[in-house]
Amino acid sequence: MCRGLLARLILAVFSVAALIGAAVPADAADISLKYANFPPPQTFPCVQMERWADEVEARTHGKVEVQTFPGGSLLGAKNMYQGVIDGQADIGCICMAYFPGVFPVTSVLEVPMGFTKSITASMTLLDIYEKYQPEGFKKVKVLAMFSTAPSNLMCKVPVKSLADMQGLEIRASGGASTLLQHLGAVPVSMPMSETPESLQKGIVKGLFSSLEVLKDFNFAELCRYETILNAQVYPFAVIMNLESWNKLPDDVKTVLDGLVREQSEWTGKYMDGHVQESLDWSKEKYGIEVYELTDADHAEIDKRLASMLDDWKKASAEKGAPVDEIVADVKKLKGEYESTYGK
Ligand code: DTR
Repeated sequence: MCRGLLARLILAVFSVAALIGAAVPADAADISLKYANFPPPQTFPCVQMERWADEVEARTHGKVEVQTFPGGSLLGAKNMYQGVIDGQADIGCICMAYFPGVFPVTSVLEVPMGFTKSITASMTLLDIYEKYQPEGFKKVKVLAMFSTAPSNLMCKVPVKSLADMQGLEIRASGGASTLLQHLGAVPVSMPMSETPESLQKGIVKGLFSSLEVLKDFNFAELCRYETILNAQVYPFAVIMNLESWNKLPDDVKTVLDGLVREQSEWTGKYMDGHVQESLDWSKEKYGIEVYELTDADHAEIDKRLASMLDDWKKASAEKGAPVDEIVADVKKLKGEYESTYGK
């Protein structure tokens, strides 16, 4: 009996020692950061997240460990912004269109401004943020900013003309929903993470987004008909809880600061390359059809969308944004980045 007790005591001591050993391995990182993301791992917001995590771990020589949480496993699309401010995650990736009215400056990118690539829109977005330091980002530290490639239609039915769009239920969000309304479609607003189910259930006939999702969500299987509109882009930001940021030692802050522009540029380039890859894959696997609209339809679309910029100006001016200066800067930066990265 007494020997049994001793054996159990020894076992308990060993177990506690083993537990401590497991919790604090000899080469544990000094700092561990939780990074939340809302869409599934294979999508571009998560691909860029893993790349950033790898770079940070390498550049801090393992001093910082980044734990990534894709697919809404820590925070979902709509509670990402507040969740990061409140410290439920140290870092989070937000799609600004999911927070109407919160970003009156950077939402200029949600108005069709003629961008044809993610890289030019991403660098423009970052510059606009840095120049205007908008209120919506005052409670967080910005670690990167980038945008999608321009939005196009992906549908279960062929949309070969503006006329075919009338009354069609299409999933979108933010400025893209307003845009579809102007074109006569019926926008159904929801985050990307809810779209696969809505398509499957037939709640929507298609979606309006950048074309890399044909492959990343396998939307090409259901949406065999794509219509090129090259419309607005969706701006994104990677944000960090301010307290988590303030706690970081200076050498780590320098690494993270040094990654802001590089990561934004990397993501823009990745997105552009991946859109092409996704189109090629979808043609090969599902034989998708891609339609261009006529010049007459494009002229009509431009006419109908002209008011979107005026509406954006009115709404953002009411929130105190210097709208004319912002629009002039976007146009100037777009030109400059198009000469750097091509049109
Ligand atoms: N187009 C926006 C944002 C977006 C584009 N591709 C992805 C992939 C995963 C999440 C969001 C997005 C949207 O439609 O919500």
